[in-house]
Amino acid sequence: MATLQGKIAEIEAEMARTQKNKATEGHLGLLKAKLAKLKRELIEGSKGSGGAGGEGFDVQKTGDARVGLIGFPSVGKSTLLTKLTGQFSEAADYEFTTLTCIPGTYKYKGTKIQLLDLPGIIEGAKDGKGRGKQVIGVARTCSLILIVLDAMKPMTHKHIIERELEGFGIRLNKKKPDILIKRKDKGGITVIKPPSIEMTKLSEDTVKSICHEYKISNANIQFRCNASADDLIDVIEGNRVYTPCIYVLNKIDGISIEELDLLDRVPHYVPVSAKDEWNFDELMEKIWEYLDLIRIYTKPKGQIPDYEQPVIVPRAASTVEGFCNKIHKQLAKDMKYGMVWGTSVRHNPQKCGKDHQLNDEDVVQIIKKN
Ligand SMILES: Nc1nc2c(ncn2[C@@H]2O[C@H](COP(=O)(O)OP(=O)(O)OP(=O)(O)O)[C@@H](O)[C@H]2O)c(=O)[nH]1
Ligand SMILES: [Mg+2]
Repeated sequence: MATLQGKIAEIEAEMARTQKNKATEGHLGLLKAKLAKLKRELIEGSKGSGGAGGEGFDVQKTGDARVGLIGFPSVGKSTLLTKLTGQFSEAADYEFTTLTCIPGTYKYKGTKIQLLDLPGIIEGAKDGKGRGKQVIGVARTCSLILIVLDAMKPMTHKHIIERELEGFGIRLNKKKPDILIKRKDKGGITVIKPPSIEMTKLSEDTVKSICHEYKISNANIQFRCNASADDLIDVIEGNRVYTPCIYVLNKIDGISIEELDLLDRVPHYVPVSAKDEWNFDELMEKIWEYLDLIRIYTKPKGQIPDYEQPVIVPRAASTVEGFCNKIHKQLAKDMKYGMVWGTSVRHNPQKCGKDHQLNDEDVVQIIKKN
């Protein structure tokens, strides 16, 4: 078979045929690498031909964070958008009601959240079925993905959607594997790892065969986690996005308490009824929690802090410098020091440099040079 899809199917079939054990580990690793390369070709190839962007999918980012609604048709994504944001998006009891990306915004804890309603996706979306590719393309730009599921439909839908997103390089609720690849001129492949880490999922031979497949002949591969073959491939491929995800289980108005109890074991999930607006408080709180943002209140000199409009910064970039950059690019350069009140300091206020790590609801005043 000559087509990319054909080659992918062939490798997937071979992987399914191959028993998983120590003897086949290296070979399986190699197949995984080949598969990842073909999938990348498939995605990149489609970008060039015919503009995968598509009408209406280039929605401008607004607000502090972007959250995307992904799910099968008719699970209630549009109903949820309309109820949460007040932005009307047509909802109906036939599939593929929504044909484009419709943005709405709402405010929670002083944070402006952009919510994107998207067309439903189906199995095979990542390979070009329906508008799947555009939808998943937008999902890649989101800080958080809400996978919307219908409580009255089987949970297999969850796995299908996860697979579609993963096939497009999105990793859900997963940290970037701590693997460092340093190329060198000679010396072959050297695996480096601290004695504290036991590698149970990946042998040195598999590392070598994966590197060989990617034509990496000389490099130090440094592992700081118990990585799998997929983790190594992800780091070599490099274009993965690591996105938090919440499973929104909708239409719970249609199931019994007993059924709901069973579903309660799904991790990262919130049950809601978009129709009846049940449990929206928990949903909004969980969205806030998973976005992992912090609120910083500004305090102009001689005035009380502005508690109405916090500056919103991702926790990962929540230093005094990160805060400055959110306000104005020049501010960090002009800063002499920052005065900080709140839980991140021992004394209130405390003089802090630009590397000081801020906490949620700290108050900051920037003192400029001269
Ligand atoms: N019982 C019940 N029905 C709901 C709920 N939310 C949405 N619906 C119904 O489910 C149907 C589909 O809702 P939509 O909001 O259009 O679903 P969607 O996910 O946007 O569908 P597509 O745009 O086709 O992908 C409509 O008839 C809604 O009234 C809910 O919480 N409970
Ligand atoms: Mg819709």
